[in-house]
Amino acid sequence: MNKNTPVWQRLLGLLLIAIVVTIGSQIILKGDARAQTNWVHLSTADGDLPLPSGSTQQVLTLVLDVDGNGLNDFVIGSRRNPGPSLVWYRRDAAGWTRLVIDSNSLPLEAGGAFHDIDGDGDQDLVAGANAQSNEIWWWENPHPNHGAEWTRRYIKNSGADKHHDMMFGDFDDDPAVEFVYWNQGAGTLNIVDIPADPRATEPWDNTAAIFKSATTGRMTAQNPQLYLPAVV
Ligand SMILES: [Ca+2]
Ligand SMILES: [Ca+2]
Ligand SMILES: [Ca+2]
Ligand SMILES: [Ca+2]
Repeated sequence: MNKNTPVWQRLLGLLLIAIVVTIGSQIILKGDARAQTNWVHLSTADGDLPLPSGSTQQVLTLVLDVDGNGLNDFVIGSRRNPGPSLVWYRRDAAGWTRLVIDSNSLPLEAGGAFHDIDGDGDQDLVAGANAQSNEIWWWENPHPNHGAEWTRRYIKNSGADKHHDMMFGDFDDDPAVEFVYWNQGAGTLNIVDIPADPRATEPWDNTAAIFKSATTGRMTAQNPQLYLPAVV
């Protein structure tokens, strides 16, 4: 550009230069952010974390703020003997502390969910049984008594077995949150209301099937889609 270049062309040129500089600086900043992220590998094999249990089959992981202090903790579920079946790892200033949720051995399935089921302000847990049982359980978070085991109650203890995928959400036209889960043994996707008094009500009633598969829903080469986390 020289002094004879029209004003509009000068402004357009400056605008293009500004756009190029802005995009370039963002690319450099993103690259720096990635370079500055320090990933740390923690392993029970290296003694960085205590083992969840004596079981060698961990099937369930949930990430949530169990103690409500603003830092995410995580839950590990294990199946088969010996227990505990459920533990959580509390994020502390200096590392992680393992705490027992349920010391019993249970035939846990993969999946799990969390929600403040009893409405007392802390997150409660849900897990279902695998092909060895027709049960789904919820555990009442004893916060702030973190050393206590959690009370376990039934959501379901009849019908078919195996419950692989589950979640909470507001799925219908009322303002309440519902619980939705696959029951692979029955081939159904079910919805159920949280009882008005969940500490005194087990199992939960008013369960309805909102989808029925033509098969049993077990994992086979013919119906792998049933294992997608689908909610309709
Ligand atoms: Ca926490
Ligand atoms: Ca609660
Ligand atoms: Ca509680
Ligand atoms: Ca609802």
